[in-house]
Amino acid sequence: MFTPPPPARPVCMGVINVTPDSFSDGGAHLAPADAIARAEQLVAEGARWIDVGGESTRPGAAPVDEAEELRRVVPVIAALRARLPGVRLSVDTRRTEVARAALAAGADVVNDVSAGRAPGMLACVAAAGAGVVLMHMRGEPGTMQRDTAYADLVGEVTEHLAERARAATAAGIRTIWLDPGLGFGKAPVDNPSLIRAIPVIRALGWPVVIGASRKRFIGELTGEADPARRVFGSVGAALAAASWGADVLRVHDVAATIAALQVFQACRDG
Ligand code: HH2
Repeated sequence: MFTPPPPARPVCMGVINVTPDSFSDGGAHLAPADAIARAEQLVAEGARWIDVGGESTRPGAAPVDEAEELRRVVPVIAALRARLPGVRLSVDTRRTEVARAALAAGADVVNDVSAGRAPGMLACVAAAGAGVVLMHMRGEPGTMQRDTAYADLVGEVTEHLAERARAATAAGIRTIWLDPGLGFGKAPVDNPSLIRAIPVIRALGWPVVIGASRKRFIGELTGEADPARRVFGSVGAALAAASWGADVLRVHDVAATIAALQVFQACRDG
């Protein structure tokens, strides 16, 4: 018998990429003032969480120099902490020193697409009393799309996330989100499968983050080549993720996502 997924009210995490080369908004918010204005706009649109990244992790991206990543994200996080009390702030980084500086500047959470694999990362988050988003990614952004074959996609992703959550709790971290990493070493067909697997991941006991926004699989499903024009398709993925119980939606288009969620929830839950 089909059991409907539990009612969901996902929080929107608005994305701020302080980068010249992010796949959908590279260069748009490279100046701190532009990044800060964009974050304030996303909060006005209803985002309750802002994620600030200084390194693109799109497929094939080259790693950025650590000093440059620090220069991009730390002033933006410090300014947002002062201007947006009550909004959760995360730094999207794989580097321990960037995480440390961002936490000192006022970030609450480290959003780590490598799930805390850098030496000292989990201890750094624990020492700050901060939270962590642990995301599944096979390999590195530069090479992750070369081999996207899985014998058991959902089993492998879930087992990896369970192992990283155990490592995080062993390091002393108490606040954890899990993310299956849509587009990170996944074939196009895998991404919808992982959205349907949200209840399996949530059964590990931690809330789930889903980042489908503007990604290539949305373009493949809709025929839209320009990432900035994938809003309608991204909203479709967001509603599907909400229906399967996602706790947090990482999105570029907050206003569109929230309006769709309001109608979706009113119709489904009353
Ligand atoms: N996706 C991207 C970056 N960080 N973090 C989490 N937790 N989940 C995701 O799905 C995720 C993420 C890639 O998107 P974006 O930041 O827009 O692009 P880029 O990496 O090119 O800056």
